[in-house]
Amino acid sequence: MAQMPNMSAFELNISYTYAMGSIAMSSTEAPSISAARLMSRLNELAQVCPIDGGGNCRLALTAEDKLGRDLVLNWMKELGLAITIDTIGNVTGTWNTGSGAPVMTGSHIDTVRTGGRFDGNYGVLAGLEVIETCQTLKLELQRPLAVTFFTNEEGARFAPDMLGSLVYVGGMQTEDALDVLAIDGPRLGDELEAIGYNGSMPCPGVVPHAFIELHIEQGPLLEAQGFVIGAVTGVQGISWQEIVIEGQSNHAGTTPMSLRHDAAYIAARITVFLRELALRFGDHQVCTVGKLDLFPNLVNVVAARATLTLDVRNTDEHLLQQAEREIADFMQVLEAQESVTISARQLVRFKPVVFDERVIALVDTISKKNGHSVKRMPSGAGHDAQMLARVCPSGMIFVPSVNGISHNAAEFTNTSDLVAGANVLLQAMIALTSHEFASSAEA
Ligand code: HGY
Ligand code: MN
Ligand code: MN
Repeated sequence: MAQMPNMSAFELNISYTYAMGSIAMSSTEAPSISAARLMSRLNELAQVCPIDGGGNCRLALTAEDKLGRDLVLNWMKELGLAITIDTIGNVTGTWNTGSGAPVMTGSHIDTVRTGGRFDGNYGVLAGLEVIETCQTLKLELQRPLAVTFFTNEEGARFAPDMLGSLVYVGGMQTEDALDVLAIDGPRLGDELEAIGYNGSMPCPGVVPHAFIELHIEQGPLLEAQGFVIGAVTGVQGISWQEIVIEGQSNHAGTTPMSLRHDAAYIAARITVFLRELALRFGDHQVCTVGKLDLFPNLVNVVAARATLTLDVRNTDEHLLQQAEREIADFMQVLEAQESVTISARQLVRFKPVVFDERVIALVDTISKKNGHSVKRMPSGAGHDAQMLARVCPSGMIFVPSVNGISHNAAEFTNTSDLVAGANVLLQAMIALTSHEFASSAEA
């Protein structure tokens, strides 16, 4: 990747030109969002398919997802945004002020089964709030502002995750994405059509001038270290595999231990191996077995088959590859030892992504200007911004997660932090509308 020139942060004494009637007045007083409006929308979306504890279950392309989509789409219409729905169901609302490629923000409103109310939703609704604030202030911006919710960011029902933004940037063919099968069976394209979001706008989509995503950290760092804002430097590498272990069903009471080919036992050995590998590698290495299905899944039958998923991540691509090799080697040894067959199917493989230093610096500078403590940090979770980074200068803003909890109904972020993050997003997006990135020749 071409070395970035020695970038200083954007010159931030931009004046905000307000068109109050015929009088254009400018102020260096940075605008701020309406906290009440943002919280009201967050609370209203959180009522769409709630689960015990205050979270949501709106798995991608389900009837529940449609209800969330319909609500946000209606808010986009109320703001008079130009709306596009593309062939993979990504929905973009654009305030067509200024000219040229838009400054885009966005995230997702699909959730995992134990979703919190902020994961993804916060970034989309803060984007709406940014646009409404700029409209209300009648800000005269050089470029359009756009907010998008992307299809199937979570990847919990259809792999890969960030599927919608991956197709949006041309990283996956639409036809291939439409043929992906859900963990519960249906074809993605059929589910998209069933909820009425099979749009006509072709992918790859409009290349934004810049993309910036606001998201909760979903981890413990910012809270534990007392920071309000995370200026996200990039996203760690992600490797998802589906492992199928074919053993031999047998009687639980009569089969001596030495004669068993027990798929459940082998799944457990792999699970323990992953935990031990992560502890051995340390640093950013994480490993998870999140999904495990047994067949015939009965109390008195030695399991014939086990199907499990491996989620392995690291900020370092070489270490991630080493982890994948060690896991493959271990499974090969198990296969011979236990006389079973073990097959692996790659579900997701994304290398670590580095965000644009100019966008990172902008988040850093604006946060400090607003009096917030800010930490530069990588993202442990995958995000749509990592896909937009393939086509335009991109970055992210994090706010703290209380107790680092996410993908859990107990997910929570203090209102003051939600508002702080949304104001950084507002001011960053405005700054980006009047900033011309050095051409690659100058870079
Ligand atoms: O899995 C992830 O990192 C994201 O939540 N899709
Ligand atoms: Mn998310
Ligand atoms: Mn998530």
